[in-house]
Amino acid sequence: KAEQGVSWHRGSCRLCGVGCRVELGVKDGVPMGLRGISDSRTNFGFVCMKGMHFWKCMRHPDRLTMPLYREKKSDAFKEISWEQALDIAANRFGTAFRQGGGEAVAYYGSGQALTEETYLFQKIMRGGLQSNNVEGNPRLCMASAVGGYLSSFGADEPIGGYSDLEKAHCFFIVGSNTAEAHPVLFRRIMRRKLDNRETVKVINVDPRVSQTSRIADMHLQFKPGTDLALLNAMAHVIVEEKLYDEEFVKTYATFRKGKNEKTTFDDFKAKLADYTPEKAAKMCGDTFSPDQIRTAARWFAGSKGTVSLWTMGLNQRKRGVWANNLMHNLHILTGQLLKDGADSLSLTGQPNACGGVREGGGLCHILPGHRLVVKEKLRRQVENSWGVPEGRIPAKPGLHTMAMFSAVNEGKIKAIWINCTSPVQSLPNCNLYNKGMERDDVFIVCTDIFHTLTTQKANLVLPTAFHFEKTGVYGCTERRSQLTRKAIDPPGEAKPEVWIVREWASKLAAKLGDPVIAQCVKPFEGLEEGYELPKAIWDEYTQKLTAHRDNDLRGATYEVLGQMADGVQWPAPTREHALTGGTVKKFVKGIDPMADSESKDDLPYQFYGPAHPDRTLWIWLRDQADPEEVPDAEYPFYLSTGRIIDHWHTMSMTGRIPELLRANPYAYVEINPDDAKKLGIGPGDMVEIKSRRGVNILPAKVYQGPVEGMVFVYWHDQHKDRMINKVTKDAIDPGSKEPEFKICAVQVKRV
Ligand code: MGD
Ligand code: SF4
Repeated sequence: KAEQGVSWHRGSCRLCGVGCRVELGVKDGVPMGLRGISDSRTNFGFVCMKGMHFWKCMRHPDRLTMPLYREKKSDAFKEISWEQALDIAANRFGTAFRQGGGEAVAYYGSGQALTEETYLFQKIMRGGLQSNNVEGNPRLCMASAVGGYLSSFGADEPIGGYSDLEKAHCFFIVGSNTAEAHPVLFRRIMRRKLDNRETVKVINVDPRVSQTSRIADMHLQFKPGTDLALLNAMAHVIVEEKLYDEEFVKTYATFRKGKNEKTTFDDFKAKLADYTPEKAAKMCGDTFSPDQIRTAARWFAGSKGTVSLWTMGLNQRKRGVWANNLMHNLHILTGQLLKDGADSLSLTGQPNACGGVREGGGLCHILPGHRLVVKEKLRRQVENSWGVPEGRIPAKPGLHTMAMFSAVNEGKIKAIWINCTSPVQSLPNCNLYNKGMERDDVFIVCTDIFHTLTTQKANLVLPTAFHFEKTGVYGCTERRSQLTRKAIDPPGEAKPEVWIVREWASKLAAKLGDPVIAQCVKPFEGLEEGYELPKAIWDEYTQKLTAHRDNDLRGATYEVLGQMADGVQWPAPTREHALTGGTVKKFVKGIDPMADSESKDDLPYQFYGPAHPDRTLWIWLRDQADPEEVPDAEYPFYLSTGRIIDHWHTMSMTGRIPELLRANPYAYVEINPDDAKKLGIGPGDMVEIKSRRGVNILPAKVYQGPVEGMVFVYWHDQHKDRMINKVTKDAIDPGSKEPEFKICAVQVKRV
């Protein structure tokens, strides 16, 4: 009866990278509730707590409903019209461009923006303002995984996907609290384990005992930052005990010391001599025995199918790319790849980090369709598709995230557009970067649904439509694109970003008198913003920019995505293939149409990834490398940070939902009982966590979670005393430029 008059609208969840299928109930234009879709093969009808509640942002009284402006950052905001707001944005970006060229302007986006939004923003920045200063929060999240996939497999994004979970016999979960960060996916893993308690093994490798460890047969807990040694030691055992797949390695793999430096299996073996289980166990802190490493290696190699899963524990590291390589090494060596139930599966944090940012050209060094900025031929393809003059896109990549906010600090960037993210809270060592955002000579536009700590540093705040209030595509962890159609109107005068960018770009073209900028938005002029506009953007992106690329999405039109219960996995070059659901396993002939079309032999696999012209998988020789900052006499503890189940990132959304806030109202610091005893800290005591950069004061949770010598804080809390990014370090991986959120050195004391 309660459902009378309610219409249900299908789409994907707004929050994490699992990509659960959900439907929103709407009655008389008002959202009534949200539920999982039981015929979905992604979540089988399940949603987690925060997924179930996110729809409450839709009619929230705090929603931004009018454009807000202030000349100086110390002024109060005033409501203005869209006409005025877009004029101001065009004038300020136009002036910055005239004075400093493409280097004076920037876009900082999000793995939560729709693909159409990221694509259009970066088109205007590159094709219009001749700037590769296009970045986004996936740099903080997935950049090391991208580097790992490209350098090990020659192609970004996983080979397999979720369907391997029900067929796996061994799960190797490293640096991922899957139970809290990817809860519905964890349910699938748990189901598989509980239904096959004796035959399915779960190995958890993490310096902290988490909810994920509860289903583990073995938990290897180690000193933070030493897992590269552990992964090498597993490779040592696999080689020494001849557990590797000789035929697979001989046929498909080569060994590398550098991108242009090949080496041999013998060299690899020699390198592994430094990583005997005995030596590695010592390096890891003597917290487990060498024989446990041997057992883990045997389970990994000997199972009928092993799936590895990891996230920020490996990615947010000074040597995140190397850690990813060492993970892939184990899969290549053992042939635990390409077959059912085996995959090296990096879990994405955000719902559209893969689809929008990695594939759509949302980082400073990449163009749409997995193209590198530095490759002239690829720049030409993009320029020709857009109909802009050759040479319009600069040959030099723009500034990566930390360099971008350093340039803001120095006043080199004069106008920055921050969309769907809150760097004031989410950047490491945030106090340092927040100073730049306070400068009056740096003009900041924020597009958001709520006020955040970042809108408080902006000049112009533009209210946007939320999920289900606009139409567009998200692409989740497993190369799956899913369409969510507009089901309700946004509140007040909030508008979809694609409308905002189009209107802004038209004004910018007029202001600068630049026909090329006008050309960039010409295909979208006059289109209705709820469906026709995003559809036209998606069509341009997929038909022109993904054609014949490894993420070929030409078959995944809105019409096809609308028909498919679970969306489509790329490559999906044709409509027919997309209508089967797309490609479950990349590189496997008979399954992946790209592998068939690229095939030059009668082997079962074809590795056509753009980064490996030799068409092989690369096994890397990589050493253990210490984190940038390790504890010393002055700062004797490791600090690590991460997620909890009830909240999402900066809590700008989940902190406004009473059910979620009640479940976890504030951040605390987890301390191992032995450390707590030594420091005289009891449960609930207020504790000071201090690094060389900043300080937090948090209540203690004394808990056998973190390994001795390490404390853990979840990073969602916005309170000034509990905002842990004041404390974290901004060291970055030299390859991926991803910050080392996971490790720094702190003092811990009761206050
Ligand atoms: P979010 O809360 O996800 O955090 O950090 P952020 O991206 O800064 O910000 C999303 C914003 O989008 C919110 O302000 C929300 O209100 C707004 N929003 C919601 N819907 C829409 C919409 O439709 N349009 C627009 N325009 N806005 C919308 C994430 C970042 O944080 C990431 S990705 C990672 S992986 C890092 N993780 C991490 C960590 O593990 N530890 C520590 N210490 N820090 C971290 N920071 C990083
Ligand atoms: Fe949403 Fe992730 Fe929860 Fe699924 S697991 S309902 S995608 S937040």
